[in-house]
Amino acid sequence: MKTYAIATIPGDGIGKEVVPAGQEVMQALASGSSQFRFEFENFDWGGDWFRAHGVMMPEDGLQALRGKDAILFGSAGDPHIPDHVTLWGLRLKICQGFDQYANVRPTRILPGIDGPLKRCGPDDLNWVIVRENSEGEYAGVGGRVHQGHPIEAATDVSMMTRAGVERIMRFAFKLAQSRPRKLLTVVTKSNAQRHAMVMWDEIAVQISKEFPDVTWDKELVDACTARMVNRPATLDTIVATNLHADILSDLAAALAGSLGIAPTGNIDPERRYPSMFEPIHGSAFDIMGQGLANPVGTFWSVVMLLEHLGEQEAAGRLMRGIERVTADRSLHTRDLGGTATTADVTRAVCDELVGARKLAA
Ligand code: NAD
Ligand code: K
Ligand code: MN
Repeated sequence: MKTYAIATIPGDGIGKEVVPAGQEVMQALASGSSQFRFEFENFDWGGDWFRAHGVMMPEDGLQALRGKDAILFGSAGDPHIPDHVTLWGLRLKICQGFDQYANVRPTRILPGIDGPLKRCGPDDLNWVIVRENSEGEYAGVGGRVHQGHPIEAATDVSMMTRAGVERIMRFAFKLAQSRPRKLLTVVTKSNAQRHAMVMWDEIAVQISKEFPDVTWDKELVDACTARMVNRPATLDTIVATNLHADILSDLAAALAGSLGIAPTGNIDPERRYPSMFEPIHGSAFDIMGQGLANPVGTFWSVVMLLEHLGEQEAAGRLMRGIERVTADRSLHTRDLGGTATTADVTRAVCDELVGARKLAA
């Protein structure tokens, strides 16, 4: 029996509600498996830690995570601490410290969920967005001079490196190649951003030669938003920069029904460090502490975590359990127009897993 060491970092806001729910579902899965078990260690880093210690996580925090097989994360963001402090002090520290350069964001319309797009069924919207997760617009390069004065100036430089773009482009082509349609859209803004994005386009052409069986095209990011709405079926795998993909993937989640169902993995494809899985949503201050958070994004993130561990059977079992629950509208949370609570949905998914186990036995 394999034992996987899993770090849980609920963080702030509804992260504290959905991560324990995710852990519950993982326990239910493991209790039905003779193949693996989980050993959890919880880290209560985030806004409360900041109030007590002046930092979002301890200086040696990465050391404590290094030996884990994977990390399940909630959200970093506290109503009383500036967002750039919470983001850079926790989530980005882990993503960058562990060189999780590939951020993968699958989007599909799950059974029972109505997206806002008319005439768009499950077969018309099945995307994976690959987000460059280590540099670009979020490289942290820039500064402010003459702060507070009329002549103040501030910059955030989008820094892209050849090595950084080559590795994310190769990752995206490989992922596209592994999917049935073998289709990749490279998102760009090389009409306006004439240095880094032009290099990005050149590298796309170069890497595409390694994947002759992948059909690919280029799309400007603004035009891509319209294409996602008007011609969703023409897209499959999408690769974009850190900022562009950040925005496109929230749009993607909304088109699939709710921000609350969308998962993501911050992945180190070379497996030098643990990868980190989380729902794409944030702390949701407006609903925190009320049992209204949709835990499906976290459950789907657990599916990605299991796939990353190589537990394909368990991942499939959980995904089918999630889909049976979303198909039942009485189990929709408020963001999907329903009245179910976080606990209702969690219990239903756990019951599905146990039921599936009984059927299989
Ligand atoms: P948000 O994702 O927290 O919320 C946006 C809207 O979606 C809110 O109306 C919220 O109620 C709703 N929503 C989000 N998740 C939901 C869920 N699971 N179930 C039901 N409804 C849900 O985005 P925001 O309001 O822009 O940010 C709030 C805080 O979270 C900020 O501090 C921000 O920096 C942080 N944040 C963190 C991460 C992260 O840690 N990865 C990501 C995004 C935002
Ligand atoms: K998150
Ligand atoms: Mn985002």
